[in-house]
Amino acid sequence: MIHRTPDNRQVAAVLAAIADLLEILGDESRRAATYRRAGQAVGAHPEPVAVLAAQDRLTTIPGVGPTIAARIQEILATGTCSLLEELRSRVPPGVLDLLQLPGVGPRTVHRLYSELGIAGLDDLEEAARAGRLRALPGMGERRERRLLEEVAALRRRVLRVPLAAAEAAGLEVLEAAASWPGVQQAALAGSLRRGCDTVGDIDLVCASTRPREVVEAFCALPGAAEVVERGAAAAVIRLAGGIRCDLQVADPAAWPAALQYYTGSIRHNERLTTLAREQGLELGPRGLFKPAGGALLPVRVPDEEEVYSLLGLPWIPPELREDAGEVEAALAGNLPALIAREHIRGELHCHSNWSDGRASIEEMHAAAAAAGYEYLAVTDHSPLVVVANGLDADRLRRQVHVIHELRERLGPPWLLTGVEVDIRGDGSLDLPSDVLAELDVVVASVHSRFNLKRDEMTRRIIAALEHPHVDILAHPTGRILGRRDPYEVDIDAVLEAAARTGTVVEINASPERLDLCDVHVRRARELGVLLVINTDAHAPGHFDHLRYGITVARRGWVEAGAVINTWPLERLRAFLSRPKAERAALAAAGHDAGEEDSP
Ligand code: DGT
Ligand code: ZN
Ligand code: CA
Ligand code: CA
Repeated sequence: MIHRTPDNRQVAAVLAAIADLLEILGDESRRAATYRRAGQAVGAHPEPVAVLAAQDRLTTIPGVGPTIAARIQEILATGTCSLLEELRSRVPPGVLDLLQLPGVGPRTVHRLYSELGIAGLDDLEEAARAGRLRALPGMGERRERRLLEEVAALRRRVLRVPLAAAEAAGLEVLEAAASWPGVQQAALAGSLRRGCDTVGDIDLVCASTRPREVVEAFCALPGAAEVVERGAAAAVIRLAGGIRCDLQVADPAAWPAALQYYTGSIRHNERLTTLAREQGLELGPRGLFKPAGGALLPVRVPDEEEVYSLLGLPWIPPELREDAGEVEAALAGNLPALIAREHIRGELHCHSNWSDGRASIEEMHAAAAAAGYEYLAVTDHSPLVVVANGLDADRLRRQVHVIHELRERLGPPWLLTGVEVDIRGDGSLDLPSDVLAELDVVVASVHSRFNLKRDEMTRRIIAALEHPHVDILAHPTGRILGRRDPYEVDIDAVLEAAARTGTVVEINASPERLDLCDVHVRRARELGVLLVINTDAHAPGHFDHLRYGITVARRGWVEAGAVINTWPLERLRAFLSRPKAERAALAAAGHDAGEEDSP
C-alpha cells in the first residue's frame, strides 16, 4: 500500500470535504461547486494526479485552475490542505457526523446547524424527539422518525474507531487515571481490551474509594471536548478526536468482577452469569455474591482468574470472549494455546526506498535486528503501482544482486529476496514468471480496479493463488478501516483455493488494514490454510504494528504453529523451496502445527 503520496481517490476526498464544509458554512455555494467539480474530475481522472503534478499539468484536469492546482500540490505533499483544516476549525466536529446520514447532504446540514443549532448526532436525536425538526422545509414527522432510526444505525455501523487510534486515546486517559483520588487499579476494558478491530467507545474501569472525585477528575481531563453524562460513579466524555470514553468506578473489593464485566462481550457475560447461577452465585459489575437467607454475601476474589475459577473455568483470554465457542472449549479444557508476540521470528512483507518505503534496505534490516528477528524479506512493489515507483524485472534483478551482497555484509537477520507483485485485473501477475522464480518470497496483492464484480474479483484472486510462484496472498480484501470497505469477493472461495494450492494467506498488521479480519482468520484455519502475520512496513517504526496483527490472529483462535513466520529460518526456507502442491499436502496433513523439525 502507499503511504507517501495520496492517490486520486484521496485527493478527490479532500476536495470534496472542502466543498462540503463551504456549503455547511453557507454563503459560498459557487466556490463550493467549484471544489466539488474539481474533486469529481480528479477522482475520475485516468492518470495519477501525482504524475500530472510532477509534469506541471494539473490544470489540464477539467475544472482545475491555478488555485485548485496549488491546493492539490499541497495535498500531495502533506496529505491534507490548510484550507480544509481552517474550515474544519470553524464548525464543531460533530457537525460533520451528520453528513454520514443517508439523504443528509451539506445543504441540509447547513440548515440544521445554522437555523436549529444542531451540532452533532446527539443534538439531532434530541431535536427529532422533541419534534423540532419539522420547522425545516421538507421535514415531517415521518422523516424525523426515520432520522432517529438512521442515527442509531450509523452509530452501530460507521462511528467506530480503528483499534490503534482508540488504543492511543485510551492509553492517554489510563495514564492520567493513575493519579486520580484513591485510584488503586485502572484498566481499559470493553472491545478495546478484547482487541476488536474497531471500537465503539473506550471503557475505562477504575477501582477507587472516592468515586465522586474520580468522576470529577475524569470530566476535567484536558482531552475531554464534551461531558456527555456525569453520574456518582460513572461518566461519559467525548474526547477531542471524537471518540467517546466511558468511565466506571468500582469499589476496590469488586475490582476483579468489574474488570471482567466491563470487558464483556455482553454475550460472553451472559454465559458466565448462567454458569454462576449454576454454582449458586450472582455475578455482576458490583462483584460476585452468594445468596444466603434472603441476603447477598459478597465473595471476595483476588483477581480475574479467580472469578473464572469459581465458575469452574480456566481464565479465558479477552480476545476470545465473544461467545464463539470459547466457553465450551474452556469447559472441555481445550482452549487454544494462542500465538503471542514472542513466537514471531521474522517479517515477510516490507518495503524499502527502492519503491515507496521511506528507508533503505540497511535501515529496515537494522530495525528487524532490533525487533529480534531471524529473517526479513524485502518485498517492494511491482511496476503497476506507478506512484510507488514499482520495480520492473531489471530493477528487481538489480535489487536481488544488492541483497545478496548485503546478506554477506550485514549478517543476521537473514535477508530474503522478494517482491509484492500486483495482481492485474485479469488475474495475471505484474512481473514475468522467470524473475519471480528467482526470488525467495513472492507476495501477491490487489492495488487497483477494486470495483470488479464479485465473481470477477474472486476469479482474479484465485488465478493468482494458482500461480506456482505466488507464496503469499497479502491483505486479501483490500479494506482500509473507516475509509474503504473490503472489495466484493467470495472470501470462502479464496480461502478454499489458498488451501488447495498451498498458498499462505497474510494477516496484514498495518493498523489501517487488519486484513484478514478475525472471523476470516478463523475460517482460514478451519480450512487448513497456513498464515503469516506481516506489518507491510514502509518505515522502520512500522515493525511495531506487529502486535495488532497478533491480536487479530488471537481473535481468530490461531496457534503459533499455523503461522509460517514463527518458524525457524531453516524450516521456512525448506518450506518455500518445495513445490506448492507439496506445501498444500503438508498443511492438510496437519504437519504445520507444533515444533517439529524442518519438513
Ligand atoms: P463497543 O463499545 O461497541 O466497541 O463494544 P463493547 O463490548 O465495548 O460494548 P460497551 O462499551 O457497550 O460495553 C462494555 C462492556 O460492558 C460490554 O462488552 C459488556 C458490558 N455490558 C454492557 N452492557 C451490558 C449488558 O446489558 N449486560 C451485560 N451482561 N454486560 C453489559
Ligand atoms: Zn505492501
Ligand atoms: Ca466499548
Ligand atoms: Ca461503553
